[in-house]
Amino acid sequence: MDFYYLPGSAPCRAVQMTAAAVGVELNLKLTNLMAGEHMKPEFLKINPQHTIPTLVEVADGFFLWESRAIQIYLVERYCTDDAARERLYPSEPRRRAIVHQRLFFDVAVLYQRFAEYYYPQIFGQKLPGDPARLRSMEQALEFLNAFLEGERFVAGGDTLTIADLSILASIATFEVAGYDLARHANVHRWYQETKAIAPAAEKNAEGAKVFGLYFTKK
Ligand SMILES: N[C@@H](CCC(=O)N[C@@H](CS)C(=O)NCC(=O)O)C(=O)O
Repeated sequence: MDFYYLPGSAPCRAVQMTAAAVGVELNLKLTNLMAGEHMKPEFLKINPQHTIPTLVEVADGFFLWESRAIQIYLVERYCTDDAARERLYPSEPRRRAIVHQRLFFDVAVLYQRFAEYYYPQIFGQKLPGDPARLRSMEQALEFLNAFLEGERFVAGGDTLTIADLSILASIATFEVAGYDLARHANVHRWYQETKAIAPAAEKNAEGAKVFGLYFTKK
């Protein structure tokens, strides 16, 4: 399976951790966004939306992008251990619904607000941080903090799901941005535990450090 990615990209790291959890090997295809590799005709044929991560089943030409859709696909298609699949992506409708809610919260609120606050500071004109965007980002962290009240993992209960892997990739990016996660006690406690036990958490940490370099570049 070909995997178009960059180590620093949070959604790519979420997929890498999921692949490790499921036990599938990804054939890594480094895709240099800065050099415009994602805008080349060959890549646009695979993914007209020109985003990474993108997964390609080379055998039959099945293409998939959107990291959380890829996470679900990997578990459903490749997790042969029934108990592990049930833990990562529970089949009971309400438990699964909560996993989906957390995944959609990550893409639409948590990482979105991270990007709205930090991206203008590190890409393009490198503008100063906008206080209203900072407040909105911190509100998203407070939402996550509330989800984790009395719970070990983000979708509740004692089992790590793919929602933890998605949010772990996002939260590692907050950390390398220099954000003090200790301001949100439950998030901080969850992050310390989850990064110690998540499959391929070290890849996530290394990749996040690469992303962190954007914060030091002038
Ligand atoms: N929600 C998408 C976000 C994908 C995304 O925006 N990836 C960035 C890199 S982190 C990208 O490919 N940017 C290039 C572009 O949009 O042209 C996901 O989770 O896969």
